[in-house]
Amino acid sequence: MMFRKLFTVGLLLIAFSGFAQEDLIINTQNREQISLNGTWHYIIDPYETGFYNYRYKEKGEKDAEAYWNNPNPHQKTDRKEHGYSDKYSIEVPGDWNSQDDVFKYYEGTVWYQREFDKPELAKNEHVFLYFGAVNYEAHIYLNGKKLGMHKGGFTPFNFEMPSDLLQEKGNFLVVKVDNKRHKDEIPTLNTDWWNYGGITRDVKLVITQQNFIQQYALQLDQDQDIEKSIKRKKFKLSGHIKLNVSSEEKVTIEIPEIGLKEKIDISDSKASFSFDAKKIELWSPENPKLYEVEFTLGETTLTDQIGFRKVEVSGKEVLLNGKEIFMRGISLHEEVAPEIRRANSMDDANKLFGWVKDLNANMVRLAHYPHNEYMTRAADELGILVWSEIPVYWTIDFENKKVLGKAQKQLEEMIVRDQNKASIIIWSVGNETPLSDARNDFMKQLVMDAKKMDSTRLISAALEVRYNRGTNFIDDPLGEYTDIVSVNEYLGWYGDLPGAKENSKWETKYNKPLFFSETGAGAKSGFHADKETRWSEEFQEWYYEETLKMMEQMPDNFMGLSPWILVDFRSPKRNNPKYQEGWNRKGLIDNEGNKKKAFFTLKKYYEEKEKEYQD
Ligand code: GCB
Repeated sequence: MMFRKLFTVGLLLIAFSGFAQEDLIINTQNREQISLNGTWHYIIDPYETGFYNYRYKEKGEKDAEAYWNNPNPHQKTDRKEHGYSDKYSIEVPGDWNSQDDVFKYYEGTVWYQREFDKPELAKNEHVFLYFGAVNYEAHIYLNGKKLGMHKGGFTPFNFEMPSDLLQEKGNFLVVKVDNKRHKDEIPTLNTDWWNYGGITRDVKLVITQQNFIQQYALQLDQDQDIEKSIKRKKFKLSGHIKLNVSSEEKVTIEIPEIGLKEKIDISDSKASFSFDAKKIELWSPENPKLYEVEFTLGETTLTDQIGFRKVEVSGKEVLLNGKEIFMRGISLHEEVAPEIRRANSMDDANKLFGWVKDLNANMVRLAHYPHNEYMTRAADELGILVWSEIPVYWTIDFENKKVLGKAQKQLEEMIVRDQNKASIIIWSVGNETPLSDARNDFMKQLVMDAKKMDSTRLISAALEVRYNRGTNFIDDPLGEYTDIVSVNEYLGWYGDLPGAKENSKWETKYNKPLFFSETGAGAKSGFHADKETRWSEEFQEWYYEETLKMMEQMPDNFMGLSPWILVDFRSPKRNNPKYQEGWNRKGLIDNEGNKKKAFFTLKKYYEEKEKEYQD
């Protein structure tokens, strides 16, 4: 009875608030689940007729013409002005833009609808509805009742499906999806990528026990001297666990492969822990070792595949497991060629990372927002180091405290989802944000938040350079707070020609590792000319040759680069009618999968770098 009461209060809270990150269920891949991917119905609703009445007030819950309500007419006299039909079908997961021409440039509201039967549940089991991501604002309705809403196009969220709302058959599920851009959202109005709308990632029902493990972190303790641990073959692991309810319980953590078994006492709903572990084989790009880890609460065991590694900054170097690394990186958007759509599956991740491996890169910058979880799972398995970022991009409304709150929420959701991925070594809090006092405070706050949430990764942001003929300066005040100083560099493309790189020097105010988070030039695949002709593959190749030569004259804190970008990507800002036609052409690979000349220039450089750092 007590439980029932709590449950009702919980429901009320859900009904009147948006999703809070502490409710996020992580590691859904390894939980009991039923996929709701597949064909859904849709209604395009640019005027939001399904949401507002003709006085532009939100419709009442029971309003027959609210699009969350089942519109099937009961009798011939019924007047219905909306309806869901197989004629208007759309695939989930998937952006809407690539599915039908009617959606190509659409920005606004689309209603998604499908039905499902109640899964068979054992006593006390609960059902949660989980979305990998919906861009940008989602309102979720089940059988005419609102479950909640979520903003943010690249992070997951879930809502409980109350048992008294679930019917045995034909549950009517509706999601209002709105991808309109706004000045006070994250990202804001202006981005150099396509604003793909829709339910872009997996949707599933996650089935849990009444009490279950909602979130956890398990990693090598950051405070140990890793070289000593390696020598002694004894490591310290630490982390925390969070249950969905406040209760005194025990959770057992086991790693059978190394015979580890620890019991953790949970008090209230949480526990922090640390313990020793022997014989751990560390995760690295050369040896992406993952362990099966089992977390048991009561009768239920949740497994995860976790790698253990330590990343840290020591003076001017980044060390992975105590050894200096050079990041042979490449940036990428979450888009796949040749279909031109958002990537959303393990096959997509393997395709993109196949190219990354082919380039002989060991690192990716997942720009400019958290990518789907297949990407970070695949990176763990393949041994690819990851930079993961929130879309605090260009001119965010830095003066607005509410906007800071939105950025903080996306940061938390990104970190909570992926805090057990060994591959992620850098959290980035933004890209090319223009200096001002408000911006500096805003960005500094995000850096501090990220550090507080996760001490086992480096924090950075892609900063801008002060170009100057001769010497270029990196002195953005944010560099004082980030662990590595990262900058985007385009000398030879946005200013001057690539030859200008030859005599350029770099100076940074900060005695920290220096990383080039972008550098690149556009080329139309298959267009050949002399190297001074813009858009030719030869121009891009020249740009890369000059850039790589320049890299050899960098100050000694230079520790890697992630050029812009692996594959050409859609951008409505790119309107040269001959060479761009809506594409940012800085890809080393074109939108049909063909490699441009510069791909091989960078590949060769990365092969040499790999050898240089081998021992
Ligand atoms: C940048 C941005 C990136 C753009 C790129 C470009 O500095 O960070 O999002 O796409 O330049 O191609 O101009």
